[in-house]
Amino acid sequence: MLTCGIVGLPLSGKTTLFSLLTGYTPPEGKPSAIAMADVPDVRVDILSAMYQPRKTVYGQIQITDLAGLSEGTGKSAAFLNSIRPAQALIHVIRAFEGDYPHPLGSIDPLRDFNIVNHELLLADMALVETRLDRIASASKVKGPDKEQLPVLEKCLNHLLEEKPMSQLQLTEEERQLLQGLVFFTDKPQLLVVNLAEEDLGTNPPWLSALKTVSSEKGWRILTLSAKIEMEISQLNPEEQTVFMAELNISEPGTALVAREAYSLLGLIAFFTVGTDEVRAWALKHGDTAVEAARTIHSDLARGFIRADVMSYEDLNQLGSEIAVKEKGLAHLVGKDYVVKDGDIVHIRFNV
Ligand SMILES: Nc1nc2c(ncn2[C@@H]2O[C@H](COP(=O)(O)OP(=O)(O)OP(=O)(O)O)[C@@H](O)[C@H]2O)c(=O)[nH]1
Ligand SMILES: [Mg+2]
Repeated sequence: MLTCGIVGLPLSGKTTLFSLLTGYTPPEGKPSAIAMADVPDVRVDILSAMYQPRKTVYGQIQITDLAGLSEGTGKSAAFLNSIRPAQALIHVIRAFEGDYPHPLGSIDPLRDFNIVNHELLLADMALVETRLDRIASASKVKGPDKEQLPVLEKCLNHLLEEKPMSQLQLTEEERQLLQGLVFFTDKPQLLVVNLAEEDLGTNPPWLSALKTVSSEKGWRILTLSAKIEMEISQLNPEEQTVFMAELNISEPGTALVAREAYSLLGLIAFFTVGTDEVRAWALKHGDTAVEAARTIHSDLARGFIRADVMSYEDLNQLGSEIAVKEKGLAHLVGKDYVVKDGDIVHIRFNV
């Protein structure tokens, strides 16, 4: 399952985005909250209309919302630990004036971006230092601890130079030694810039700077207005279409967030279909049919025989599985078949 943690300065719109994505509004004052979000996918909607299943399941992302990080708290912010295991960070950056003043008194997205990343770096530094302290306080340093020592020092020196862990070259052996230590500065980020409503569709000068840093790091960035998203979410589908057309936006920003999180992590979607259930599953780009089987259930991987595969595109175009088969576009594939985004997969197995 894909897991994301939301980070950002206080009052940037994190909880608003979290509620929009998950449909769950946490009680005020809680330092963290966790809920699932659907990954909207029109292909699932169309397959569902085709099969009329009892159950339709979209791709899922587990999202953790956090209280805002303030400058200088990174080292001590224990609540950050609730997102240590997350695969990616959704970093919300405030670019709207709003009713509550910005905690730093002005709107400066690039500054805020740097502050949050610096706090994450401090939190990583604290992690390494704690580990080093623990080793130092042991009466006798031995075994695995002793082996870990040099690589921990390497990490600390790197972080002291204000460099993220993602930029540290480590050998496979060093990585092994660090197992169990999870770094914030090693996680990819999806930057969500929370624009003022009137700035939607514009390109403020600081935005290009943010886009540049983001693409240098291989991260993703998108802009939305959480306030507008709230308004969209309260309309019925027809009203939504009209409202979004007026604003010149093609789909809700929340749909984009979920999709971008997928591609940030190099994930694709494959589908299983039937009258019982139509379901989207996430898979790493480049993974094979047997990995797809494992995603569904470990028994399917263990007893994997072959998989029937057709593409969503073909099925949608031709209208039925029979038509796809008649055209010779359905394939029986083995374990090593590389699953493509949009594949409809049926696993044949025997356990
Ligand atoms: N005008 C405007 N107000 C917004 C927008 N997004 C959020 N807000 C408001 O800003 C305030 C803070 O929003 P939250 O979503 O609670 O912010 P947060 O980042 O979770 O804040 P903390 O959890 O305290 O760090 C609320 O009053 C929101 O209604 C926006 O896009 N435009
Ligand atoms: Mg909040």
